[in-house]
Amino acid sequence: MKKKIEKQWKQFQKRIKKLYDDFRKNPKKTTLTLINSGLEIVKNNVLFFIFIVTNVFIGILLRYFTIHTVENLLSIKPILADLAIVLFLGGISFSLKEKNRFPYLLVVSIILTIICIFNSVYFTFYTSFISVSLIVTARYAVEVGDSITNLLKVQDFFYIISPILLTASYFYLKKKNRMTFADKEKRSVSKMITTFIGAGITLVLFLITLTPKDIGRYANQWNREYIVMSFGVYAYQANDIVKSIEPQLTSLFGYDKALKTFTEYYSDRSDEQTWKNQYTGIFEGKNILVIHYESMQNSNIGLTFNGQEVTPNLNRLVKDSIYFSNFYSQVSGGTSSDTEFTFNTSLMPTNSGTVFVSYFNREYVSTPLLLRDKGYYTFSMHGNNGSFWNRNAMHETLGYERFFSKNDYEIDEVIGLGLSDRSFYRQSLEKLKEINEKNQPYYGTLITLTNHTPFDDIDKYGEFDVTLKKNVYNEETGEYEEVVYPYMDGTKMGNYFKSVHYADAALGEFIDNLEKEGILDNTVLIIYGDHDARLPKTDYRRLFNYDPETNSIKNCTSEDPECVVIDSNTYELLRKVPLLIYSKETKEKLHQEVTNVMGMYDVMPTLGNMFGFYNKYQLGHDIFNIQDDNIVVFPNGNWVTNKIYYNSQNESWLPLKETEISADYIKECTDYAGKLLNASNSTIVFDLIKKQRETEESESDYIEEKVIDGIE
Ligand code: GP9
Ligand code: MN
Repeated sequence: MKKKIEKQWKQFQKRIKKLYDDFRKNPKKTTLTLINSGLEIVKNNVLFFIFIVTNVFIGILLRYFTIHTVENLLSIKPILADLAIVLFLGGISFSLKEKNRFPYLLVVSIILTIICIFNSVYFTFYTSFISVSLIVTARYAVEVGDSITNLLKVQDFFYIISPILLTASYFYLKKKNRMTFADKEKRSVSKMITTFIGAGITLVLFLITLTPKDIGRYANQWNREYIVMSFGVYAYQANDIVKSIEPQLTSLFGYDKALKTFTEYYSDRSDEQTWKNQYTGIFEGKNILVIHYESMQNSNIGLTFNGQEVTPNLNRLVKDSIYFSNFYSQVSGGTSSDTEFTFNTSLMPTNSGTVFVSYFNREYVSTPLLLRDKGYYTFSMHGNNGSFWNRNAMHETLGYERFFSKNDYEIDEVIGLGLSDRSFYRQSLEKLKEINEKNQPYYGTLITLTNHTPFDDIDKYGEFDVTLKKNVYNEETGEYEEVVYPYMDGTKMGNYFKSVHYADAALGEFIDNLEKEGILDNTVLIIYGDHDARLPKTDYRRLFNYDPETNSIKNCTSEDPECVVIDSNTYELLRKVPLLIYSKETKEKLHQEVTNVMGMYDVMPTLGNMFGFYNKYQLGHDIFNIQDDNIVVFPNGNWVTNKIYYNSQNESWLPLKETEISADYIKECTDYAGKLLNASNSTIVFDLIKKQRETEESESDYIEEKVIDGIE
């Protein structure tokens, strides 16, 4: 075989040289010969070219259907990347015997089609691209989210055009007797080399279009949407597979670099809290009840339909709480579990896999663990099965001594994904009464479930009208009549509001019962939305720019002062969730609205200052210490401050106040975000908190020995 390749390589070089000489002698004739031989090549390798064209095409289709912008459709960068990969994969077919080429091309086409379909369906649910490390949790996504039928759209099936066209062409050519294998045993090494050279040239053309930032992002697997937009889905998935295997092989990859990143990031970090303010220690020793409020968005607060409040109980609570109205979750593909993690550790979700599933066996400094050191009893409650998001394992890692899950509840009322909030709260109250009797002080987290996508159990949420009713003057009767316009009825967002109204009523009942049972006498209630409900942009446009006369969305622009522009950046601002701290003290005197921007990673430092615990690895800040200078970093590298929302994928930003924004400011914040995410990822993936503890312990043992030696 080797000799054969060398011989064919020599023949190939001779041909290229001859071609070059002919071109110099007679460029026109040579070009024509080239075109004819090119057509000849296509004619003799139809299947190969159909394989190339269809698999590049479905890659373009995936980008268009998911990231929805025409410039993505025509962006040359990902097309070159896809073409290089598909040429290389196609070129391998020439190294096979002729009779084996079609089966090989078909299998590769099916694999590339599956990559497109999986990503297309996953994007519908998570507005992101799938990571093989999440395959382990994919069933969670299906169980908790929309069932697959809800997720699948017609466009998800477009991708099968690739294997179908290839197969149809094969049988067509066979029928026309054009797929006659002259020599079934023949391999075409020269064609393979030519194709590989074509793939190499395409790859070089692609690489020269890349910026250092592109390369950095690809290496970090930081920003899935950005990578697919720039590198195509095949290169994204290949990188994702490497990144997903990495956690299992961490000891072989980049440990030293990660340790350096970690050491530098925390080098000037004190072991104790170094600041004080008017909230320092105000709740020390009190019980803490946390409500992880599924998909509760901040935009629900104060919203009404025909005078009916969507969240009457939350609206009442915010007036008696320390209410953080400019608060963002910071989730990646782990959604609820990412929030539970960041809330309790002030670290960020990992850039591949999810902490709860891939890194549950790492060591963390968490709120439950720190409070247990202060004598707290720690527990969590959730009506779903305990294996979901691997909570049975990860809640133990986080330091919850008891995790009450589905088996601890009577599943007597099911709405949406499982046990209804009303029943969950009712049954949890009985457990809380006992804990309140025997285990003070305690730290407990209740994770709700009902208000979860796809919000389609509308017969069980109870009545909540999301139409628009108006009194319209009737010329004929000379009277005013009530006219009902559909407005949000029948939309996903309309169903969401019905679900939210149910969840709010259940929460209101629960808090009234906590008050009645005296449980709030010595307890601080923390309520937060775990992430947004991933509602369609069109529903927001309908909500804000509805034209009842035509029952449609006004086609308005930012020039129109009435128009609420919903684009990719303003959409991100709508993903805010509420955070409330509610207690006797806030009711009496501490109630206020905090409007400084804040993220989920700031909660632990803020609560630590109030309850007297501190985590030297926290990435967030005590909001009452940092105030107006805060920055919230998102897992994809985007960030927000009180001044702007910055989209790192397309380097656009949204000004949030009248102020000069310098390039230095953007660079400084973007660098800060990059360092923070890298430090967080290194800490988690390489288990560096444990490493640091072991190093400190061995150092203190060593010093102890020295002291003892000195004394003896
Ligand atoms: C699953 C529930 C919802 O038990 O917490 O999880 P999510 O889909 O929001 O991550
Ligand atoms: Mn959730």
